[in-house]
Parts: sequence; C-alpha cells; structure tokens
Amino acid sequence: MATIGNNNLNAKLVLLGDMGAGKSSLVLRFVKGQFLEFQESTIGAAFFSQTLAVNDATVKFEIWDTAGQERYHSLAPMYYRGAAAAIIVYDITSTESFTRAKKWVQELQKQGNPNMVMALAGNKADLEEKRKVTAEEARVYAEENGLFFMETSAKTAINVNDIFYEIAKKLPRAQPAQNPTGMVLADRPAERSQAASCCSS
Ligand SMILES: Nc1nc2c(ncn2[C@@H]2O[C@H](COP(=O)(O)OP(=O)(O)OP(=O)(O)O)[C@@H](O)[C@H]2O)c(=O)[nH]1
Ligand SMILES: [Mg+2]
Repeated sequence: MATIGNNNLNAKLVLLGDMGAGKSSLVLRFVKGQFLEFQESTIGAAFFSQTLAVNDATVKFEIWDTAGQERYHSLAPMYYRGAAAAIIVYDITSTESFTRAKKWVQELQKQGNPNMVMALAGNKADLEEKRKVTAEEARVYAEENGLFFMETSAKTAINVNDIFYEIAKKLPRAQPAQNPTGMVLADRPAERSQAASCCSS
C-alpha cells in the first residue's frame, strides 16, 4: 500500500478525441463517479485531478480534458506537450470519431513526448446496438501503434477506472529519469537518480 509522501508521482494526462466522443464524461465518471446524459461541449479545456493508489505508489493525475471541436485544435499542443500520458477517445458508434482518433495518434507520434503512455478508449460501449467500429479493428490498430486499448462506458462506468489504473501502472517504466517530461517525483529525493523509477520535470 502506498504511503503519502513516500512514493508519490504526479502525472500530466491529456484526453484527446472528436467532439462528443465522451472525454468529459469519462473524466467526470473517474473523478466524481457521475454521468450526465446532457454533458455540455467543452470550451478550450478543463482541468481536473485525481489520485490513485497503485501497488506501492500513489499517482496523482493532473488531467487536461481538451475540447474536441475543430476550432480548438490549435490549442491541443499546449495540453499534450510534456504530458506523461494520453487517452485518445472515440465513440464506438461513429466511424468518423475513430478516424479522428487515428489522426490524434499520428499527431502525438510526431510531436508528443516519445515516452508518453498512450491509451485508446472506444467509449459508449453500452450502445452495442449502434456499434460501427468493431473492437477487433481497434485492437489491431492499437497493437500496431503501441497503444493499449479498452472499450469504456462513461454511462455504465465499465473500464473507466481500469483505463486510468492501467496507465498509472505503466507510467514509471515509461518515464526514464534521463528524459524528464511531464512527470514529477515528489518527496522522494533519494530516488530521483534511479532511472527505472521515475523522473522529474
Ligand atoms: N450512452 C453513452 N453516452 C455517453 C457516454 N459518454 C458520453 N456520452 C454522452 O455523449 C455526449 C457527449 O459527451 P461529452 O463527454 O461531452 O463528449 P466530449 O468528448 O467531452 O465532447 P467535447 O467536449 O465537445 O469535445 C453527452 O451527451 C454524454 O452524455 C457513454 O459512455 N455512453
Ligand atoms: Mg468535453
């Protein structure tokens, strides 16, 4: 069990994806355990934080929930630059949103932190009867591009905590100390020099 002040990681995490894919809903579910049928479209970006205990550490996620509307696209680098992790969200009932997700992955591969932990979330998994993107197609794409993949539902909460836990577990190994971006190891100065452990920004 983690002890506060003993093994605390801060990790900047960004959510990217088409408008309406469910980014804000996933964050609201994760941070507050709530779901709104009529979640308002995000303007610019919104900030949240949430702490998770994982193995012998606590990870405090500093979450940037970006706006999916195209007119905000140029703001995105401000949020993904230096991020330790990204969740790219699409809506399983929309092929356009899956196409958009792939564009975000390309952009991150070109311009993001090379050690970034990337997760692909096929959201609205509760809408099986309206499905347009198969889980298999997304799984293959994710595997080919070094992301991990989960189908989620902000509505039913399925896999929402799990995707953040999975990221939290992958973070320390993905953030070698010699390439520090986006992640701060707090209150554990003795370990700052240990490459496998984490990093500082
Ligand atoms: N059925 C279902 N509806 C969802 C789910 N997640 C989100 N929604 C709905 O989809 C709509 C859009 O969700 P948002 O969370 O606002 O989407 P967003 O990606 O933040 O959109 P932007 O802020 O415009 O980029 C809302 O009406 C949500 O209630 C889900 O898992 N299942
Ligand atoms: Mg939003």
